[in-house]
Amino acid sequence: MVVLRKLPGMPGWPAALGLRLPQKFLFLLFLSGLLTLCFGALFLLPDSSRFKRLFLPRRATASASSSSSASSSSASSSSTRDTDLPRSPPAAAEPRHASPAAPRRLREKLRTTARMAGPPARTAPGARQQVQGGEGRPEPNTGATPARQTRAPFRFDYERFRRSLRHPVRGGRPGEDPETRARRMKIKEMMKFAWDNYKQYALGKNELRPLTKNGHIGNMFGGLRGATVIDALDTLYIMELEEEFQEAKKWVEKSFDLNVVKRRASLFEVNIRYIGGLLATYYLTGEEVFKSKALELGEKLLPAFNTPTGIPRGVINLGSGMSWSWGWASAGSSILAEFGTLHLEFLHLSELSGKPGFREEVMNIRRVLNRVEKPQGLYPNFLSPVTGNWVQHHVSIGGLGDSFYEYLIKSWLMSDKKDLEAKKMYDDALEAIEKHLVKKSAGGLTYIAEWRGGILDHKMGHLACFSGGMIALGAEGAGEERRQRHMDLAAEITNTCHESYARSDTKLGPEAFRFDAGSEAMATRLSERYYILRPEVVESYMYLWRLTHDPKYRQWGWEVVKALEKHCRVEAGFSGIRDVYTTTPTHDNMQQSFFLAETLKYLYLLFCEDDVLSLDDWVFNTEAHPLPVNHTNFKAAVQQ
Ligand code: DMJ
Repeated sequence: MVVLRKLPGMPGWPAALGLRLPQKFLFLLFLSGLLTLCFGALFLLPDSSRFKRLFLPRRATASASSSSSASSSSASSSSTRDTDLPRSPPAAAEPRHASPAAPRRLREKLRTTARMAGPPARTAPGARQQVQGGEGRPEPNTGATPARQTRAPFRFDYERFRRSLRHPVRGGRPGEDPETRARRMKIKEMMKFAWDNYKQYALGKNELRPLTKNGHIGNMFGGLRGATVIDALDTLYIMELEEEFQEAKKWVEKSFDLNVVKRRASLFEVNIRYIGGLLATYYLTGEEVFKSKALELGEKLLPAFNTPTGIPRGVINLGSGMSWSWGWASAGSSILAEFGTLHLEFLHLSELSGKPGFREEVMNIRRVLNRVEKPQGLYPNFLSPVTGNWVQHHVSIGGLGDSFYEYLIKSWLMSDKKDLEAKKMYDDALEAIEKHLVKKSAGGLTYIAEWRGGILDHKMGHLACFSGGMIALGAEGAGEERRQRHMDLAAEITNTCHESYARSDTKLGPEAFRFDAGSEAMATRLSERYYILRPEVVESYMYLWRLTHDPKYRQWGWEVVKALEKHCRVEAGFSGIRDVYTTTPTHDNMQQSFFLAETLKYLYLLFCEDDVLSLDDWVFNTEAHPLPVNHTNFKAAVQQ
């Protein structure tokens, strides 16, 4: 050390103190300990400390505080809830454990610790920095497009992409029977009615309140507006409601503001509705405005991934980038169905921007999930974004888990069946579900139970009814025995979900139905009797129709159309109902945006020829927004 160097002509200052050798040694030891202590203490000072700012760069101080606050978030715990039920109202101030963007070095360090404690760390961190400066940079080859080596300007050739599709997007319309056409036209009329009323009474708000004839904003979208506009765009386009599509597009161009966002948003909901809706509409129309809004919004979601493991938190402030876990989520955990339902959209954000960071973030989620130990092969619904370990052993193919499984099989399909890792994860998960959760009721109905630390809860949520369609889709590509078994399972589950509709007085299904205490496919609790215009049952009808052409699925779909008209159509739109077991139900005064994105789209497609949004070319995200299959011809459109 410089201060102890002996100067010529002068005794060293420990010597000047008259110390002997062992004493000198002890003195030096003491001095170096003291210096280490002083320097180390700098890290413990609050961020605002002047000393700290003098010695450490600003970003490092911010991250140190975020890491400690991140760990403290995992200590808070609350009750579990359905992923898309209205959220707990936000507290006035941002929670203490909110996490600002952690810098790359710190995340790496924390990840090393997490790796020792549980699942392995990500290898491609710092996506935000890479996304912002990512154009033309070399990138690791993660499957979808070849590694980029040069700085050539990135371009997505839309015309080339359109030419690569195997079927005309809105179908070829060969001769069809008049009844099917009339039914399809009826559904188109319902869409126009839902849109016209939204436009008249609530344009720019998130949903329409059809009884009070006003708009609803809610607290899921962080200040973003127009959820119904964005969710409706591709349905209007597919149904050839040209004028209405132009109205929606004009609103996006003139009024869809991404910079007013100050409050907290659900990462999952913004992704599936807004990013999904914008991406799909861009791919359908080639209009640049949809692409640029999707990319801009996508970048705003990235700070949510700045956690020690890279597993994003569920809530994000789109203005500041602060993120945190839902107050109701067990011990500061992230929700499987939320962080597991980003993959499809994020891959397309990378495809369209040439920026690899989006893909890297979701590939990292895949890595963490792939390597963490699964109880009995099952995926619990709550994972800590700090340690990467499961927080609670609740497993469900309905709310909190559902679309994670859906995105595994759809990742495989969207990759033109090249993403074998996703297929294997899906196959393994389904095998565990078949083994532990699939049950048959006394009356012979097949259902998928929920699992709470080894104890079965014999209930199925309406949300879980999407699984009939998913299992049918995934049956493809399996060996013959397995294919048949999965097709049978898909048909049986869809039949059970149909029974939950058929056994109600309104012919609409309840939010959850049970198979215990003598009950079969019926809600037994008052709180589970409502129907909020959800799509999952007709979604399965649509897939089963396309994959089997059994006419019963069209018949069942038509029963739903009649029931919606009878019980949900009100003077100014469609409304959910509070009790499916009474023919004079009260309305909940809410026209959900997913009614236009999903329920009406799936019903319409059920009465279309198979080449309309063909399953050869498109994969539907979990909000029914179509994203193109990344086949060889699609890749040719990505030019760098
Ligand atoms: C939709 O927002 C999506 O389908 C989501 O995956 C689950 N629930 C709603 C509709 O019920």
